[in-house]
Amino acid sequence: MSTGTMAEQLIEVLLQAGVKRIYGVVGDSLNPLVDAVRRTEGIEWILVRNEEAGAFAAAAEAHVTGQLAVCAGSCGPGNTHLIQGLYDAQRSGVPVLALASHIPSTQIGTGFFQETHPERLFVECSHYCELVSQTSQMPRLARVAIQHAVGRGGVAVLVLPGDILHRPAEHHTGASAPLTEKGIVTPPEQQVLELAERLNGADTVTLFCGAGVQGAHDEVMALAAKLNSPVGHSLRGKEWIQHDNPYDIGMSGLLGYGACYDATHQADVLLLLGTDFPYDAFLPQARTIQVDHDATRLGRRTPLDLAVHGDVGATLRAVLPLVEQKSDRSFLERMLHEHVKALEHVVNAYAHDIEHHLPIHPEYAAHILDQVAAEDAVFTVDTGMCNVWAARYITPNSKRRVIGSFLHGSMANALPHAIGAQLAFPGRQVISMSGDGGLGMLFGELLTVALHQIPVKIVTFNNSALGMIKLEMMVDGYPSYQTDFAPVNYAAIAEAAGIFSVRVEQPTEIRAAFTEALAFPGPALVDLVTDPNALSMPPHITGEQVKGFALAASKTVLAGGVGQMLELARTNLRNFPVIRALTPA
Ligand SMILES: Cc1ncc(C[n+]2csc(CCOP(=O)(O)OP(=O)(O)O)c2C)c(N)n1
Ligand SMILES: [Mg+2]
Repeated sequence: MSTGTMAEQLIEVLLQAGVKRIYGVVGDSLNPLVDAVRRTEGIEWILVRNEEAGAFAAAAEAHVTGQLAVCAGSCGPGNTHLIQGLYDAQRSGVPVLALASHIPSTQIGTGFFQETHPERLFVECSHYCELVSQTSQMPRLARVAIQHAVGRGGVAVLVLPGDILHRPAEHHTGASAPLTEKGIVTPPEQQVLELAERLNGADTVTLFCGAGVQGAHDEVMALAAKLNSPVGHSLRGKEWIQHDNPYDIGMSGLLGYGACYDATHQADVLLLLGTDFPYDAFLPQARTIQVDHDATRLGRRTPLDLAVHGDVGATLRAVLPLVEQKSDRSFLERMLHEHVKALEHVVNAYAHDIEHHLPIHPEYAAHILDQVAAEDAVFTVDTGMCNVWAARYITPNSKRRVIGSFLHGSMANALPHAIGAQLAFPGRQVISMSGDGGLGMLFGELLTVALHQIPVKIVTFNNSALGMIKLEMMVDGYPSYQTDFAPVNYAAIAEAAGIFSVRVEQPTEIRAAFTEALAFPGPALVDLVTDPNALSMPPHITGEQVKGFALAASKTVLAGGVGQMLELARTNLRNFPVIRALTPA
């Protein structure tokens, strides 16, 4: 069917691709598009306060659904606001289409009001960024852009001058079968054979898992059982592999914990599975094999003995029949012991009288949040100390999701991420773990939540500080400077915006406040007044090691508590005889 204007045709193509909403701020050159949305059944405009938040929301929607999500910005400043959220989507590899409207096409190149060059601006944060300069390019270009976002996993941008959007469509919209599921990269046979040979030839193997193990939990466990391997993970791998994992030895990296560092360094072979873990100083830089479906990642963090190009699940399914059962379990047993010891050590170093500590210890609050949150809650996590609290205290269980700006590392992501996740799953519990710095940075989105009555639950870790930076400065030996805020009552602000809120200053009130807020049928905010100096260094850390935080040279300097994980680790150790019994000698 041919549709009226270019704008209408574009909306029709989006509907065909399954798009249900567009996040953005309306305005000038976007107006034809906004009006087409107004008149079209099945798609809506979600008005946000800052286009940056619109892009973050689209990124989160794409993250939780795996489907294309869309945001838009009007010409000039409306476009430039999008940048932060688009970088986040691009780095996270989630499919987002940005509609960047542009000044009238006849004015391009004249220094016109609000003129930028979006097709240059977005190049670095997209796989595809093209200007629609005439009606004959559509609807084909829209489909090409969508295919780039979905096919390559990341951002595509269509630059749309307002006058072009107004014009009558030249071609029939028609239909084109969209990509619904991506193919799986199967590794070449020779690489599978060599992988099996090397795994069989090694006395000890450690598996280190990233986000690429999504969907391959069974295969990773089966391989660990054959190799008697400890299994560690990165921050992004945690939600897919830590649960139901009797081989768990924790997380590596600056926020890491447990025996992961030692297990990755002491094994004869380190097998990296679907991870682009960026901190090369935490990798042994030797004896490493890497499996990844994206060949560009192979060997970019460490020299490799073997590079395997394949999806993790497909590779492990191919190699498992060729892998021999190892009989010696002493390395695994030693690492499981070490893991428990490492966790006990940090817990003992820190968890003293925490239920009475004032101001509230954020770790304690995160621990309670973990207990009261739903089995299938989606947690969105602000960059800053909330990353640490989520990594240490939110227990993954295969149904929960934990979403953050884990690769772009932008502040203020949690609230807009929560908006996108909640709109995608209206019935699910979505919890934004927000820093006070992060909340303040995109404060306006509280108003978005109130306007649309989006029932997200916002937990503000209100330490009146840029806590993560305070810690960095301390670790680097600088006195903290420009890191502190005057106290703010975020509960009062939320209430003034029409959001149900509770302020919590006493640790004894945390559980009731969370329970009440989580049960509230609409949006709710819990303002937790927390200790800015929360993260206690364990006593054995030396000045040199502390400096190592900045240099990424030491293994785990950020050693706070570890919540449920100690229990899990102890259980795994207790169950070790069971693993032994189940494994043929
Ligand atoms: C947009 C942006 N600006 C600056 C930074 C550097 N930065 C990282 S964490 C952080 C502090 C975050 O403060 P807050 O949200 O209050 O969280 P806290 O660490 O106090 O829990 C800053 C300034 C960043 N990552 N992103
Ligand atoms: Mg803070």
